Amino acid sequence: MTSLSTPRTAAPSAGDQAERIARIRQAAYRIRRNALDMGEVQGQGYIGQALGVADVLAVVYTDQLRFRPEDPHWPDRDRFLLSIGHYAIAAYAAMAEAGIIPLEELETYGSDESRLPMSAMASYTPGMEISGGSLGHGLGVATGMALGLRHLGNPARVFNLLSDGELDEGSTWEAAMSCAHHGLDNVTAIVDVNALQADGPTAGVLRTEPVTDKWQAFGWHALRVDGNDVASLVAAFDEIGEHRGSPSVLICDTRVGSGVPLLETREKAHFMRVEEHEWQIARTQLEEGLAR
Ligand SMILES: Cc1ncc(C[n+]2csc(CCOP(=O)(O)OP(=O)(O)O)c2C)c(N)n1
Ligand SMILES: [Mg+2]
Repeated sequence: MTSLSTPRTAAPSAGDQAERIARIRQAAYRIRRNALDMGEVQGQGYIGQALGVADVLAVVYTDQLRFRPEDPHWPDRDRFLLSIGHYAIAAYAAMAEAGIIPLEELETYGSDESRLPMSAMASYTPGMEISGGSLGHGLGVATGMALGLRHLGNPARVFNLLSDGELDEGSTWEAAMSCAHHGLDNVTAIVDVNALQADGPTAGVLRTEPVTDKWQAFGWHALRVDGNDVASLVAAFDEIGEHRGSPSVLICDTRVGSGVPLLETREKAHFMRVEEHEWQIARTQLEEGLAR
């Protein structure tokens, strides 16, 4: 990729658009493959979430974000804030695809001295804007950053990836109110609705639906898409890129384990165990899916 990824502004032709979608799907495949490689290092982990959110991250990192892979602190970069520290595996997989992290470094995932800890740490990893751990703080930080950028006259955008579990946090909704109050149209929240939390299905832990209505009531421009459909994601992000006057949120319904039927059809688990002999099956299934 080029050193600066720039979102398109003019409407692309049908052929260009098909090429763009195909390119992003290839990137999503490699992000999933990277996540499986890292998962195998530990034998278990947040693999289901990483596979589920791979299409979203492929669009964000290879099509929407403006950044310089060799200069993670470039002042004009778009900021991508990962609220959910345990999704670090997914972020590293995407950052390797984007050229921010060397591919060969992924094998150090979660080991001592690695720059890639299992929970995201801003001080460890180039390009990781915030540390994770306590859920529900990403949107507040995004709001502050976006206000700061506006004061500086910096046109950079701020993206924040949240999980559906983070909608249980009061701090998320305080930030949502504040962000809308200030009309921060440089903020795009992305909510990964995988219908799962640590204690079980989201609907059973704490009912969050209707999610879109709630964001709209808080003054946000809200869209909801199938988060495993690259074409729908691209259309939604393009629409959001044009929106002015209020912050936007893209609610993405994703499937835990997406792209690997073996893991997609298994009972949903926040922390997934994959047996030694299953990793190769998972890779083969992933490859078969790309060929379809
Ligand atoms: C403030 C806070 N409360 C509780 C936790 C413990 N915790 C870690 S992950 C998690 C699940 C949150 O839901 P989600 O991110 O949607 O889970 P997933 O989809 O990854 O299974 C919880 C409750 C935490 N990290 N921070
Ligand atoms: Mg979840």
